[in-house]
Amino acid sequence: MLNTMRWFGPQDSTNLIDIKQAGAEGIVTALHHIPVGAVWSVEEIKKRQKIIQKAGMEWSVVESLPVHEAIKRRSGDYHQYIKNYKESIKNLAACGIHVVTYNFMPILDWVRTDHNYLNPDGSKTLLFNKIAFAYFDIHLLKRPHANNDYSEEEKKEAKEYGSSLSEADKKTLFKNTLLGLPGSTKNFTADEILSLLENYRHIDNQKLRENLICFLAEIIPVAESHKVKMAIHPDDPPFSVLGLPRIVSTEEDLLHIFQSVASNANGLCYCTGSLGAHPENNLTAIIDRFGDRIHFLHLRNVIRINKNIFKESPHLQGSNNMNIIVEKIILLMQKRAERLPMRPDHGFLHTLEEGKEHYPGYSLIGRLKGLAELRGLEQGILHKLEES
Ligand code: CS2
Ligand code: MN
Repeated sequence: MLNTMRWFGPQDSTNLIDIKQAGAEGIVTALHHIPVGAVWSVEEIKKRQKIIQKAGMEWSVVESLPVHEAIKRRSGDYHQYIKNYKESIKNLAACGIHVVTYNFMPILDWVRTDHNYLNPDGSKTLLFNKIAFAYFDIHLLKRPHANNDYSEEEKKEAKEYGSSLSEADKKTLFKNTLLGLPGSTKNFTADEILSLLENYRHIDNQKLRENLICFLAEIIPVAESHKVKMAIHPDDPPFSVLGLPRIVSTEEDLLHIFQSVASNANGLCYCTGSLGAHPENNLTAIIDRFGDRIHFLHLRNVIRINKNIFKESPHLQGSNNMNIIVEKIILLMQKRAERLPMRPDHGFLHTLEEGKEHYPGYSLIGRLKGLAELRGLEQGILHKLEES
């Protein structure tokens, strides 16, 4: 695998030199300072690329080239935004960057209810609890119609859950769930979210899927002709939140996306943490079925504690069997005769870094540990395969 790490750009509290020293060969980044929907110019791309090259690495993957909400809703100025998107793809290709990750989750990126869940050893991790989320949604955000999206049992449990929280706990829950987009330092406000949600009232899964396919039908031919591989990131969590449509959560969803636009440039960011949070997703079957579409790897683990809760776990331990997954990936890369870029996606917050500013999940030590473990695992499997 090509070892990479995410870097949020010059404003990231993690320095490139630390990433380099962790053994990364490539950087995964985005031009977070450019407003969503605007063109990434060759000049801006090159500027970032130079900084990375000066640190002895390459800009291997874009994560993310964000998709404007107007495209997801297929309304307003979406034509212009699609044009801009194509332009950015061409400009990236002109600079030699050929893997582009994006997602099609309306409004939010990933969501967790707890950013500081305490592990027995004192490190902290990210956790999602559907009941806590329901409490936030119904009683704190007070989203209209929220009641329709939960069962009677869930609503009862959510109410009980809320009665055990202090005012400070409620504030933290509120802040966690309204986390802004990756790379931004601003959280959403409740008013912002409520008004954004209003725009999705009439968009169900089917409509959102149509909008994705229309978008892909336009951009994939451009990507293909410029040798750019698009890698869609799965929904995280892989089910509906806030009543929003979700269309990249399961194997069936992926099948539909890949069948609708046949080109191999229409590919996947194989995120084991996101896909693995869904109990019915079989992660190795997804490699078997869509191996040729996988252009980027996010390796991390989760433990599904019960039907309502999953938490992020050490990279090699959890509900996903990383030994089997990495072995399959090695065989896939051998078959394709290429090294796929991989990054450890999220890591624990270790005591040494507590209090240091960072985007949740992106402290350095936890990811460094993940990268080291995954590299070691790959070496071991390669050795075993050579021996046999
Ligand atoms: C990432 C996502 O931090 C993460 O979980 O995997 O935020 C990812 O960057 C985007 O969804 C990709 O568009
Ligand atoms: Mn991911």
